[in-house]
Amino acid sequence: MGEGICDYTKHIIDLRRHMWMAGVEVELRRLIWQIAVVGKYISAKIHESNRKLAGLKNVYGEDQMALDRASDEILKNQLQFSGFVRQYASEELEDIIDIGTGQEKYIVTADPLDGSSLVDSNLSIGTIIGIHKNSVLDCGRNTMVAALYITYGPLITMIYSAGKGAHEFVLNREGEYVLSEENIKLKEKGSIFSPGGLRRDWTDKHLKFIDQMESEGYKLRYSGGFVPDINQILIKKGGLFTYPALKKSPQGKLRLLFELQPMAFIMEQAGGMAIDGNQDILSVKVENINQLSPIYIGSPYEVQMARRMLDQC
Ligand code: AFP
Repeated sequence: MGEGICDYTKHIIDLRRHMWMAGVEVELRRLIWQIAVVGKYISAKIHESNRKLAGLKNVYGEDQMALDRASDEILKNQLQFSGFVRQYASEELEDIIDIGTGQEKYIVTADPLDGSSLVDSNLSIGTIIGIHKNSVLDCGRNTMVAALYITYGPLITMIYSAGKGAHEFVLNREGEYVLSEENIKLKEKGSIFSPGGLRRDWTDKHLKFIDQMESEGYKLRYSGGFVPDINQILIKKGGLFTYPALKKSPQGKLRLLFELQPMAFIMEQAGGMAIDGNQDILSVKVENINQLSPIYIGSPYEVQMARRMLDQC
């Protein structure tokens, strides 16, 4: 006889059960859960926009809001009534906004839909979240207590860390986030690399570093989406993503608060590293919410090699 539904549910570990077993404190686990639920609504929005691509009109005949702004609205509205969030900062907003009574414990940073320009080509995109206890500005390493990202691809997956390892969940057909990999651990060295920016805009030191990776046989894996590119390194257990300082933009392209620090938090929890070329990404002082930074993130061998080679005169 096949397995009954009770046997099945006995074996699966869903997100809430996992966080409870891992000892994540109650308000933080409720907040992470609510954000994971928002991922389902954002995914529904992406599907709605895909229907448009397929020539189907929005059922109400209204103008559709840009997907990234719509995702931001969904997230903000959900967090506003969560009871756990006093401030919200998003790539879509000019400034940090108060959304609670002021008594709540957490500040949430969000890139609600990173890689939205890839939607029309049907590539994976994602949501990136940082959860902080104190002010997100001026402080470094100690402000972030958890981070997560959701990948909208052929499957919807989520990786979270609340400082007790990094864990992957897959959204199943029943709408539950089910544990697929606990305690992701990177190897010392990987075999793929994702170098952002145009070669002609790279600095000489960065160019030498990439030449070195090519000569060591690293395979190119660059999708143009930060979330799937980082996800690939975590799931394949090693490799390097970089978006470096460019000749015309010494701070690179990616945002420290919304994109880089949450991913650095998760990467470190998986035994990897993340630097701006020299300093750990999590130690870089955030002076304004739109601050950019170069990044080298991935398994230890490659990140240390970057640090060494960029340091040379
Ligand atoms: P969009 O959100 O505008 O698609 O940008 C995506 C992104 O911020 C990040 O997800 C990618 O890693 C990076 O830009 C890709 O940049 P390039 O297009 O310069 O390679």
